[in-house]
Amino acid sequence: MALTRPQLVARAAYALRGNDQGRLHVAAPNLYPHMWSWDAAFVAIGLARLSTLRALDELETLFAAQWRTGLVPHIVFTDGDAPYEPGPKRWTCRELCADAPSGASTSGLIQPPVHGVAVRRILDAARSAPAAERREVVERIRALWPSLLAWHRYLAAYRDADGLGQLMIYHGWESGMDNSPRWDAPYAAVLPGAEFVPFRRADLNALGLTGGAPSQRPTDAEYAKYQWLIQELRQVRYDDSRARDSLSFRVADVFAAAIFVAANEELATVADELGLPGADELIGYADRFRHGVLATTDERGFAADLDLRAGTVLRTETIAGFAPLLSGGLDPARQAALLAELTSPRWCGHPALQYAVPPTTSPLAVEFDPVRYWRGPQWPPMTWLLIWGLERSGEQEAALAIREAAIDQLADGLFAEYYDPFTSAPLGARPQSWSAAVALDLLA
Ligand code: 9WN
Repeated sequence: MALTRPQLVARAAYALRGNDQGRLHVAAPNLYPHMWSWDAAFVAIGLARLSTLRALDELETLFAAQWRTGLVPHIVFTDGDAPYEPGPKRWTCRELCADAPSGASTSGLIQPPVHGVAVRRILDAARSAPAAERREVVERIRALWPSLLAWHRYLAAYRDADGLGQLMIYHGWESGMDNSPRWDAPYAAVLPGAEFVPFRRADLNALGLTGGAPSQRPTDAEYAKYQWLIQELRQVRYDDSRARDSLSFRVADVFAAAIFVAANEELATVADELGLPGADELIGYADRFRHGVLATTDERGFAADLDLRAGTVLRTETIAGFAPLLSGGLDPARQAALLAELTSPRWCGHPALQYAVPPTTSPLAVEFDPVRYWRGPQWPPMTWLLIWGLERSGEQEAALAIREAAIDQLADGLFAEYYDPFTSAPLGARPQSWSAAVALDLLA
């Protein structure tokens, strides 16, 4: 039965509380018993509605694990050594790379840089807070500022070494959309070698506890490639300059690049407001990456990834195509075309959708699978990003329609990791912290 909105807010807060370990939220019980980078940013966005100070804790915990290069790791392992594969023993970042932090155990990959968006939202939420809280928020954002700048500088310098506004990633996990059809072609060239060290998947058991199924997760063959890429990264000791020339997976992630555009712009407004350094530099990054995003668009305004290793354009019918709704910059005709695409039967207007929120892969694409992870299901934080992008670019009507549908979908109160677009059956882990967090924000 659908919950009322006040019930839903209470349920979301309760779900988050259950995943709270004090200064970080695990991404989900069982399946993801650690902190993930972009999850933490969404958690902070939601928490800002409850407590700006607790929201800041989340970002501070994440950035405390930042590498010397500025890299913000995609996983910060919790103390408990809770089961997750690959765990710290497989990554061995600290053992292999002097840039890894000594105080935290982390992975050696990144995830999309949503953090700047979270900082802006926390500062906004603090406006209506008591003066003392607002002062503390400002002080803590000031203290975090050098780390935020270092993160953006890392992305601009190491992940776009040629200055083309293309965000290079070394692993599907870095896109956060692990097994999306976006990466099928580049992954075809990732072939585990003879020295591949076997591993045992932990995700399927973990999901079993909450009623999931292997049909909802990546396949064993995909997992072997995921693990192999980590082995390749270990081989180059997590050295970016060696990775970008040698890894067997090197693509430009257009969706992460668009997020980076928006995050730079959001942080630039924070810099202006608080008198912090770097506003022009951040705007420079935004312009550069916006250009990179727009350069990949077709006549619908739909964006594409690039296979930097093979030198090919990766045109897939996935949610990443809507990247320009986050980066902005389309001319009015193509902006209208992209909006028409979003509401068309290929996407939110598909007649069989239970809720008209964007599936991660178009139901009309051959690769579409309604239950398998990033190959079709609807993911609440992706829905949130598109709503936010639409609102930000003045597309209020389209934003409102998706917002209402998203709230209706979340009203089951389960905060699943993802949903079957046709039945809205909850899939994957639950309660997933970022699903509860975006519910809180959408309902505020
Ligand atoms: C690998 C935590 C993360 C999300 C990703 C999602 C999934 C991990 C996994 O879970 O990835 O990073 O083990 O499958 O794909 O977007 O951040 O919620």
